[in-house]
Amino acid sequence: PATVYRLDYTASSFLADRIDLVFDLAPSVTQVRATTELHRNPDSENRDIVLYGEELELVRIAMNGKVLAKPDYATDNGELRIPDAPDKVTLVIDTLLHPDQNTSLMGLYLSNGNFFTQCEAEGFRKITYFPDRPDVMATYTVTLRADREKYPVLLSNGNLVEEGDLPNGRHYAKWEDPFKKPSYLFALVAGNLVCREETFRLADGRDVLLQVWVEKNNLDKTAHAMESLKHSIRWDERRFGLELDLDRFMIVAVSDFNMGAMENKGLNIFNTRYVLANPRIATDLDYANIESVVGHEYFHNWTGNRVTCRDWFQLSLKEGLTVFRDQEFSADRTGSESGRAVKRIEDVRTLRQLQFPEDAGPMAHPVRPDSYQEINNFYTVTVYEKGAEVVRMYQTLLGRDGFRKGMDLYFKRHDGQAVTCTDFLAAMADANGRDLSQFERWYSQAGTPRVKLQSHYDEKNRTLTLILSQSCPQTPGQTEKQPFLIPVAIGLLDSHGKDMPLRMEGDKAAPNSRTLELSEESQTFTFIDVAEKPVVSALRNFSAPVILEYEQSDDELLHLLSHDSDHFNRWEAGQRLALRRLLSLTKAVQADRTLTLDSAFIDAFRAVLTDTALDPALRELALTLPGEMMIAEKTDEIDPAATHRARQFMRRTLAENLEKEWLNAWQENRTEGAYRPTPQDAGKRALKNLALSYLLLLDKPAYGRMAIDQYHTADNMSDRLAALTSLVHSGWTDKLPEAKALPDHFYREYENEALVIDKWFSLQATSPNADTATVRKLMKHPAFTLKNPNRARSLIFGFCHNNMAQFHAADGSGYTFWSENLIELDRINPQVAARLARCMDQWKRYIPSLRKPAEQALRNVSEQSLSRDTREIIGKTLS
Ligand code: HT7
Ligand code: ZN
Repeated sequence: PATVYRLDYTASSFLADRIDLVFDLAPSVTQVRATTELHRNPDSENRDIVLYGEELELVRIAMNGKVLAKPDYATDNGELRIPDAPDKVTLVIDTLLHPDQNTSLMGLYLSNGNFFTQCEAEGFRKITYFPDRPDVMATYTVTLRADREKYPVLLSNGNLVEEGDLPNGRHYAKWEDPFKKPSYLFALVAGNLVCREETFRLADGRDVLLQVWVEKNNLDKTAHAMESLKHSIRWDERRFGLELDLDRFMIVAVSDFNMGAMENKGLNIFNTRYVLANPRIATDLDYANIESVVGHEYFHNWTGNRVTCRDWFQLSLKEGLTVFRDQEFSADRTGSESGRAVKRIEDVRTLRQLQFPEDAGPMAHPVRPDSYQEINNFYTVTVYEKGAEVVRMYQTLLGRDGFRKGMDLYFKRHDGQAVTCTDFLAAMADANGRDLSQFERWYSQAGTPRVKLQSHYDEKNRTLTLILSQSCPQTPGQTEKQPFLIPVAIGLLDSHGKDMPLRMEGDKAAPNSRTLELSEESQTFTFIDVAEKPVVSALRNFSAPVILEYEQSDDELLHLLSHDSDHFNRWEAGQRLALRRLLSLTKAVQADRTLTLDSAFIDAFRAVLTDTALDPALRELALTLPGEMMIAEKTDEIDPAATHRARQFMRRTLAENLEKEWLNAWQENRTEGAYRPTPQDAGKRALKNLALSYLLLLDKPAYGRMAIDQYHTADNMSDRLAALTSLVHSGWTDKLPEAKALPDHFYREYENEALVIDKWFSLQATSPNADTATVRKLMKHPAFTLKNPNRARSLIFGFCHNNMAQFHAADGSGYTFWSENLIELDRINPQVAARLARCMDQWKRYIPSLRKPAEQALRNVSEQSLSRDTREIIGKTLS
């Protein structure tokens, strides 16, 4: 497949001013008439009109009233070209679509009999011929015509301007979006839906209509999404001074969806997973995710829609920024400092578990990629999560006020435009009178930088010297790296655990925490008046997306774990203590040595577990061991089975040694009153259920019964699912007769709740006891289908991505399973398949006995005829 390069960007030859779309909707044949007004772009030398179209049946094309026939125009390889066109044209294009055959879920498709569209990144070209690129912004009017009984609701972007009846039981609705937008933000929905609606008063006093549209049986699950939307609107007004610009804002839930949600102007379309919640079906995590995704899509209205991307290489301009905004929103919503820390830890965990491996694998790319074969493959954790870290670093370097000034200038300069990451950087720099040119390297260089720290305390002169140096590993296509500008937040703890003032020569103030700016390969920072040898708390709050290499003794880490005023680094110290042991345990497993765990570590865990002054949510995070992927990342050759055994040994030992304390934690963290998904209650439930999972590792049926009881008496999905998951994962459903029937009981109870059935598949697929035979059997279940992305993800991805030990079975059975399903899925939905293909990213780092079957599986896939999406991933993985 052809590669597209960032540096090949040229402006569109023609720009669209207006487009009028008329849809005659029917499942097997939908007619589309697009009337587009275009004018020549003076910035382009190309005299041809270039439109894009894919899988379209072209019926008729007319230009300025004249029907065109070849060679007035040419079609080739997804392009429709009209040579040497006049400066101003109106094109009328009729196309036919077949939504019922569209399983890719891009363009116009059907889900449960209703019509939906997905146009980002390049799905509009599956609807009509158009300059489908984000730097072409036009105003849209859209008329939808459909059978009134089957499709009573007809929605599109903007405002409803007309509706009425048509002959033959049909009806129509006409929508007008007053804002110019790129085609990827176009959307329509037509179907049998109902809505929860509210009028909401904005800060400027305007009343707007908010709606959440769902299938009828889901109306009782929309309250949380509506609340989340109102909180999002308020937050953007207060934190960034940004107001909703529309009179009506709609959210629609759809159960067949490739990703999480889509920010179409005024008509956000969501995976049901990120809309539907009530205590019966949704966990605390679901509630939190819904709030954050509703926020994310809403925040795109300014960061993405009002100011959009010039080209798809700039994707992080909107995604990195909007993830940063949703992270800050969720952190602010917790309402406490420790809540903010919990959110920060969760976000960093995601970054380390998913983005660091991406940065170290065959798909490594800069936050602003330089090339792609299929843009859908670049909706990555690097563009999103690392992109958010890059935006966070502006705030760390410039302060909150400086960051806000930069945002204000960005909107002042670029509202209504399609711009680049460099424009964003320039706004930040200019608003703060700073030269940020070196900062651009965060956009251009891939790979996770290493920051090495050495500290020397001079007792006589009472000085502390910190030597910081940086390097960045090679990544595909990038062998030489230039130094980054890295904010490194530092604190010093005295022997009582108190923060010590940080003073440099010439300083007037001596704060307790300060951000050093590392801009060279190596730099030395000297602090004076340091009264005693401190314990250094480095990279506080994870001030940069780097790997910190700093030798600290167990005693120093234990000191940080007990006292650091930076909650993040308290947690980090615990993780480092655990990781150190998990790595040596992995080695011990490999060498067949006896496994042991030292009492100092167990005591440290006990201290955290019983420290009731510490937020339960923070305790739960501190007591959760680094995941298998995290441990594997730190080894030279990945041995999933050994890593799994090491981690299981540590968990079991902690269960045995802290049995009394776990039981107390389980008893003391029951929540009172009716279910509330607040951070406080959710934190308590998380700690309680972590305790339960540890207790179930013990060979005591009484704990199994305790979990069964929790399952039956729970008034919410968090407690119920946690009990069932722990019972299945620790094997009690095989050992305890009363537990055996629970998976079936759960299935029957929630048979009609697709999102809960996804959980049911996923909890079984991720069990350490589930091998390929288990998963193959589950695939035969009548409720399983590869066509629904949520269902496919719950079972297939659950196993291949989240069940490391079993997926990497020594006999290669996991890889065979992966290849078979990948090939089948690729024929249905390339975008989802290409994500599954990523499960093999790290194959070259596996132990030799796994590399062979892994390569064989990859080659088997490679020999098939594949979509562009999957071909790109397999090609890069094998290269
Ligand atoms: N901007 C959206 C990204 C997206 C997408 C969503 C649904 C299906 C296919 C998609 N391709 C790209 C989601 C977001 O980041 O808000
Ligand atoms: Zn987004």
